[in-house]
Amino acid sequence: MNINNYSTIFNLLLLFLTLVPSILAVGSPINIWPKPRSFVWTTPQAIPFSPSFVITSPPHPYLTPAVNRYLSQIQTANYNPLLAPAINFTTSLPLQTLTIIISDLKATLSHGVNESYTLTIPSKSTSATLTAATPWGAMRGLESFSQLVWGSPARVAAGLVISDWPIFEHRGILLDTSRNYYGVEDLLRLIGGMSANKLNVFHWHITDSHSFPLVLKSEPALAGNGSYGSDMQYSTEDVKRIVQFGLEHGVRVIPEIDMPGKFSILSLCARFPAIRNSRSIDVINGSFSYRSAGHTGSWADAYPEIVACANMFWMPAGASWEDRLAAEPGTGHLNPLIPKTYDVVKNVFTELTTLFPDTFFHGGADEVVPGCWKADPTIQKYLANNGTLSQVLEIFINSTYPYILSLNRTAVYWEDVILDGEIKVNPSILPPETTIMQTWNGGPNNTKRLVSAGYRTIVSSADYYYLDCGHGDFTGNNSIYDQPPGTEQGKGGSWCGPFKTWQLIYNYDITYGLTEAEAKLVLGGEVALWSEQADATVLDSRIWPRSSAMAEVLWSGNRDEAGMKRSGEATDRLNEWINRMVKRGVKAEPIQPLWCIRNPG
Ligand code: CP6
Repeated sequence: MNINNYSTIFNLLLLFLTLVPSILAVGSPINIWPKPRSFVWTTPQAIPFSPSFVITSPPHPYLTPAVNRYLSQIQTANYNPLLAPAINFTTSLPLQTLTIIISDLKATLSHGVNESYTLTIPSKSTSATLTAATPWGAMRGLESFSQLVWGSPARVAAGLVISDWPIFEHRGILLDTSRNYYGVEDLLRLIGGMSANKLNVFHWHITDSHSFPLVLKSEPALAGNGSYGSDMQYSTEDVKRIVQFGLEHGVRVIPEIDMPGKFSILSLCARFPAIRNSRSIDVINGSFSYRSAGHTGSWADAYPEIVACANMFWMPAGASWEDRLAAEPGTGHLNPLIPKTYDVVKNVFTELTTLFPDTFFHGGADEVVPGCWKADPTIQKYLANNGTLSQVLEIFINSTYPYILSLNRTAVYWEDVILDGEIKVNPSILPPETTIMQTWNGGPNNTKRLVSAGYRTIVSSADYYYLDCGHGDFTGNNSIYDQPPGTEQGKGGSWCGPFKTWQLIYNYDITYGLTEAEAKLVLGGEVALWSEQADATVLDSRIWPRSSAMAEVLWSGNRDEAGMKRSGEATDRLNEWINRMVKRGVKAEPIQPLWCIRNPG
């Protein structure tokens, strides 16, 4: 090869390098988040809306409000993209109608409901069509349609056919409303954002040890005494509004009343001398991975008699790490050996089924620790007669699980109930046919353990999907409490860290390492926002856009046609999607300087 060939290649390379930025600068041709499974858009074009544009659909109690919402959104649309699509805009045939056709109008919003849709927007016709099996699929299609609208006056992408359906049936967000309270409007905004991201499950971790904000007519004392105050409660009307809003947005609401106990170190209050004056938790007990426990302490404000170690905190003097108590104010595990416990629990369950129509019911059962039950006299007596703490938990599950089934609900439990911890039940009392497990520890390994035992599994891996990294915590390595008063500096970092980036979430494969048969048991995933260090002031930015990352992966995957991870391509669309969410009132945080978007080459 002579020097001329080299210079030709060099010139071609230069030409390529100068062209690439201008190609990229027009923006991604399909700016839909999550990206549709398949679409055909051979000649990208855009058309305007007729002033009398309508969406026609069969009347339906939940779809009709959704149609009206999208119609008014389109009528008032003036979305200006970060990068205007360089698409031929033809004004001759304005869009007159979007016709919705549904084959199964009676399908209820439940696990596994068909969410597929086909959206056809011709460029040489005044009518577009949205075909869906169910009203819930139609809602997904309406959302996609709304994301194809931009500019003012508004135009919509045309000459395309989108055919779309999700990979995973369960795509959710967990929000903890016990450690800190969220107003109803905040929860509605969350559900609205979920629907826009095609997420379909709001896992409402309503109660925990810190507060019991749910007002129950059958057990008024629980919220009456256990909430943070009458202005920090969810009334029956509030719950109805939230459930109704969920139905109008295709989002199921699954309640979790965490029990019988739980533990969380972020919950520790710095005002307690044992914490404030200690060098660090790991120095006290020689262990990392400490958070805190006792998910039902708030019940003791109403019924002290059914809660073990209700007024105890931290560790009894001289106790071993194994004997730690739930380390929170108002520690407490329900006492499974007292009949009254079940009177209260059954009232709670029964009323919950009247409030929440969904067939899934989350029974908690995470982080049961030995110290709390060991401190209780009735349980001590049981243990003295050769009983074990695991048997105490089995008594609790055996007395409550059949009741959940009798209410026509499918029970969901945290994996702790059968895995790892010192206190766990024999899996045979939780048959896989009627039990779903939610994993949060141990990354892909625990998913494997659960599905290979036959359980349908929801993945909420703390290493990937926990969004609650606030100010750091009290564990070992790193928190502000890590150094004794007067010490110059801590070690940096924190237990809840590192912060989970959107890319980390985007690149996680929830069925990693599973056989095809095992992968079928993975229902989907949930990101989680625990609220020890979060409330409404940070809700949007902790949730968005990182939950959008999971939303896309669970809907259409994280790989391109060549099977390569597509987070690079996703970045441009995510920028645009963040911008659109912000314009719609959801304060998603940026992932890049605006400069990067304006100068994409
Ligand atoms: N509260 C409850 C929590 C946690 C869990 N359950 C939790 C544990 C560890 C981390 C984050 C949250 N705060 N009820 C675990 C399911 Cl890292």
